[in-house]
Amino acid sequence: MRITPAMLHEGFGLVQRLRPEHLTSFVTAEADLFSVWHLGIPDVSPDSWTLRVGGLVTRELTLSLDDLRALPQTEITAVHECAGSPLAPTVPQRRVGNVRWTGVRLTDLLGLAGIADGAAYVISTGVDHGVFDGTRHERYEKDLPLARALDGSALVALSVNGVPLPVRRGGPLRLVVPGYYGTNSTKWLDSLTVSDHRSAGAFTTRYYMDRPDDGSGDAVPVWELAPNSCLVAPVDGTVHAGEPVEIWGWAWADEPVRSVEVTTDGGRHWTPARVAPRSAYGWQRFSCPWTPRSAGEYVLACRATTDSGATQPTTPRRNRVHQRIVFVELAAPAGGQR
Ligand SMILES: Nc1nc2c(c(=O)[nH]1)N[C@H]1C(S)=C(S)[C@@H](COP(=O)(O)O)O[C@H]1N2
Ligand SMILES: [Mo]
Repeated sequence: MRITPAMLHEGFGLVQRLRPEHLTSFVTAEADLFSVWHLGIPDVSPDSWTLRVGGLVTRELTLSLDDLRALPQTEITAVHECAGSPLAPTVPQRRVGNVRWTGVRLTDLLGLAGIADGAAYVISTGVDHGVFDGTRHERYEKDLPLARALDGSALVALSVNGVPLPVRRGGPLRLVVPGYYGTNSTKWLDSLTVSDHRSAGAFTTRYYMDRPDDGSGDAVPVWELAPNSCLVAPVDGTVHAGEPVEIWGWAWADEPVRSVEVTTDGGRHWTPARVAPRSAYGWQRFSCPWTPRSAGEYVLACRATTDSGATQPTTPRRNRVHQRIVFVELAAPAGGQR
């Protein structure tokens, strides 16, 4: 992706080169991974970058990139999924990939700073500023519960897939919260503040709060990844009647996915697929053999269920069951014409 002057100065933007069904490898190449920004891409100078750690801590820290590089580095493979537009939160956008992040564990940094009494959240800020949804925002700000920040999975990341984070990917430094929607992984990270309350910023109050359809109940922060899955194969128009094909794809959630079911008749019948065990926070491959018996149009879909029994809805939701239409043709007789 080339950064154009328009991207630097305008608000919301995104790049999505590939649909999830074209992501055939377990680790998504950085160049194939979607990008999303709300306030433009900032003009950053990595040489003088510092990260401040403050708030309810016993010792405030100001760390340079070299300070961070000198600390123990951890790598984690994690699904990276966008929750979709905060202005249309129930519309599935299917911006997802699976990448290897490397950096300093958030719990290690908080351990160096020392957590003070009353701490309950960690608020992160990025240096980007600009106009989103008609309002000027001085920074991008997110939060996460302290327990999640201390569980060893969250990273202050310096690299992606083994290369230093490019600026367009949030470099030189970003937060990564495996198992949470991408919106929580603050790019261009310059501060971490331990707090006894949630962030009061627009991106944690006005946006990225799910409100129940009927107006009842409290709004819920868009934190944990809901169960989701996508089909990678077969692709449209390539299936021949009588020929065995493998239906396969990826499934993920904050929790491990326990089962995936596949349908070839638009949801009338569901068949259990084989599901690979989860490693770290990576997505899980599922597969199911299928031999279409006759020519025609088939509606394929997959549905993931987690260890605790959460599954994907068929109603409009960001993790709504994903369907694909496949045309099955009669194979040409050997050497003959159709
Ligand atoms: N500073 C900052 N961090 C941000 C954002 C942003 O606009 N500014 N967008 C968030 C959203 S909604 C997503 S989905 C991910 C996208 O990360 P990527 O562009 O590396 O794919 O970054 C998150 N972190
Ligand atoms: Mo996003």
